[in-house]
Amino acid sequence: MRSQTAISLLFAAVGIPAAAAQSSTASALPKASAVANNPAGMVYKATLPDEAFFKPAYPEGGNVKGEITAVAGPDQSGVIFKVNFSNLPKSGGPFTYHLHVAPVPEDGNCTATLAHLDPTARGEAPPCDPADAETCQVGDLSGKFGKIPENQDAFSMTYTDKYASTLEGIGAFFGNRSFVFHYANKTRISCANFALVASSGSPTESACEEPGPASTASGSPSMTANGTIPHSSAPTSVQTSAPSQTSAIPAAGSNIKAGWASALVLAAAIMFVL
Ligand SMILES: [Cu+2]
Repeated sequence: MRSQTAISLLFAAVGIPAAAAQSSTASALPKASAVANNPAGMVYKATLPDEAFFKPAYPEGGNVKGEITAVAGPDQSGVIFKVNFSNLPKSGGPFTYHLHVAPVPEDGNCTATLAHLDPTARGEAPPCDPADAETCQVGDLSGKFGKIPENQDAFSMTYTDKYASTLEGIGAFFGNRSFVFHYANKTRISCANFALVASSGSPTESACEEPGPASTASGSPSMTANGTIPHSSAPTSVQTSAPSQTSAIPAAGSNIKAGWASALVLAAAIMFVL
């Protein structure tokens, strides 16, 4: 006990946390920066397409179903990821998924998403140690928060990652990028682009359910669960015209009143003249 304390004090004296000193490989890796100014209310969502990129995973057609939704943490620190998958492949797990650096092109080619989002360029080896998440690739979500086991149909998880970002313009920003769902052997089963689905703090669901005129006119690709169409804007006018209609009713009423008043004044004037 006393010797442990002494070792801790020794490390503290030279400015090295004892935990870091024990893990020499992790301490040699670059560290990602925690992001504390993610814009509030910017909701990004990536939804997997109906058909798998790797067709043998679903010989009769179909795909992993599901999506990743992401929004800044309440204090703008980190990003809350909501991961939701079902219809998982029957074998080939545990499955992994990562933020990838490039978007999926229109032809749905998951290979074109290139490598994992890795602004510190730490590379894939050694594997991510979730106990030391700042040294992991920023995009290695399943490395940091757990792989998806096989032999189950669905998987859901919500967590906050400190290093990915919804702040446009920095390396850790993923809003114009993609995620890829993999077999354990790294085969790319499917992939989808992130798109901005809400920007005012309103929940994702309300933006999708709102049958606004803008979404009907544009065909609303983000509502069709087609991850291969990048960044088509989500319905921009979720505001309905209800407020202006209600304000128009009293306005019309006061116009009628004004009309009667004018008529009375006119009648009084005529009587006065007569
Ligand atoms: Cu990947």
